[in-house]
Amino acid sequence: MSCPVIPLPARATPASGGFVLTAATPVRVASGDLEPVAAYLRGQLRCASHAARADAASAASPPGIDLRLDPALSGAEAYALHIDEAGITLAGGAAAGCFYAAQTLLQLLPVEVAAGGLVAGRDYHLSCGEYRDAPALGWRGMHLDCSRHFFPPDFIRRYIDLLAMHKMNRFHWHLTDDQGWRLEIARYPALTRIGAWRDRTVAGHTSDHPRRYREERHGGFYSRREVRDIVAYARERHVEVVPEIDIPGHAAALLAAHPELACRRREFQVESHFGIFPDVLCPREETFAFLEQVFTEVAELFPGDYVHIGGDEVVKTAWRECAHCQQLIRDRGLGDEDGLHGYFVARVAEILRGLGKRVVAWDEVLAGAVSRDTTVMCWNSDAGRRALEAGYPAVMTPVDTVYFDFYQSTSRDEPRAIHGLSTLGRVYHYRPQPAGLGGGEGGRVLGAQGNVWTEYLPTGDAVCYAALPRMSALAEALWCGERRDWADFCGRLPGLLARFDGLGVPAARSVYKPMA
Ligand code: TNX
Repeated sequence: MSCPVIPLPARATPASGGFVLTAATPVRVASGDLEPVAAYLRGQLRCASHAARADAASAASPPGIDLRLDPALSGAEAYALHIDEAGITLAGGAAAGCFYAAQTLLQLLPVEVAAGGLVAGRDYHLSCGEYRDAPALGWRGMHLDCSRHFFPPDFIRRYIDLLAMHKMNRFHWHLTDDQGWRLEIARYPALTRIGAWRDRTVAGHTSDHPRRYREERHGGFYSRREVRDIVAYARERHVEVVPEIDIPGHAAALLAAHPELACRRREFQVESHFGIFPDVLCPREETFAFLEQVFTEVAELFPGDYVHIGGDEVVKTAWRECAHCQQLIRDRGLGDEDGLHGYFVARVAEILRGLGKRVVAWDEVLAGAVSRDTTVMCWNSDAGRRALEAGYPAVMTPVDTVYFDFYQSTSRDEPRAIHGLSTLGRVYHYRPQPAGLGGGEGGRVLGAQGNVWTEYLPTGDAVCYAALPRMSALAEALWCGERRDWADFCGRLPGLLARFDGLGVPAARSVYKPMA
């Protein structure tokens, strides 16, 4: 059967006949573990709230949607979706699989259903058939930089909905950077009182303004309550939120609030320019004590396994000129500032291990030989290979392919992007496993993610335009692995774009050309 679903299911076997779904169709579960998935599906369909247990369903019970676990399925995220005239069954290796079966079902229904639920009194015809499916890779992620620009919680939820629709399961939430600290920390209120706001100049073309621009404050932050709500919302959608607190560089907003943590004693501003800045955190005991408090709150707000501690683009001049840093390098035999970076990361990793978390860091930390249980997020060219050869678990996010702040076409009408070009086809053909590595290196590829840096993306609409449909291409590449099919994807693309329209999501409609 022609299958409109993205990512493309592994097997779709058509059968004759159809099932008629209505707003009165019950959604039932065979096991309590699946009740949250059923509640989600009922919420999406806005259909009868019918919590009857599937195993109690007798011949007299009406045809419905039944959710169950099937341990024979290969893995927690594997699923089978069965549609016949008597009903619909969603089976998952675990709740995640059932959730993905529900996503496939939603994509088989008209977009109006995903946008607003089933309309009472209307019949929705679904062709009979069976879908069997499982992902190729475990870490299927999207990142969003909420520091360069702030996006309100409602947008974050919409973004998580997009991940869920694409069966993506990690939301890497970049919460701090030079241009803003976005996470409320109870112990250090100055982080958001001061660190969450920056000056910005907005071009205006009003004739009444002599200079034709205006200055304003830009910013905002996520309160602890908002964070808890978002984490719970993501969890209902089988998305783990991986928070990033970027240290020791990209720390201007932090230093604006806490200048005492810098090597150089001076005042700092939340940066209103984009780039890389020379002042970084000083590796003193008071800095580690501060970070311990911060990460204790982070660990409490984010119950997932992973916490990202940044580590990218650390300018080391301040450490070179700092007597304490040089003493530390000598005392501990760290060699140089790269060794000091490794020491810094190791100290923070120790804090996180104590909090029961796994550490993720950008690939620059490889220079400092961090411990092998660090998950290395590889963005620089060849970092993936280096991380794997050195034995690290790796999440691939190569800058030249899955940075969705890059231009996506050569059309002169593209809105402003940061630089570079990564077309839909380039993303679709992306393979996270570096060629020529056989897997005997000790390290392994957990998966990959797309990054959305927002220096030039000031609104949620701009983020959607940059991310879509490239994120759809990446989702299919990671879910389908080697069975992906570019021509088939291109055939499904118009339907996907119409779906985004129906959902009110402004995806790009640039002219895409397949890679030569
Ligand atoms: C590099 S990727 C950065 C970000 C920028 C991005 C722009 C990484 C770890 N650092 O700070 O926003 O490039 O594409």
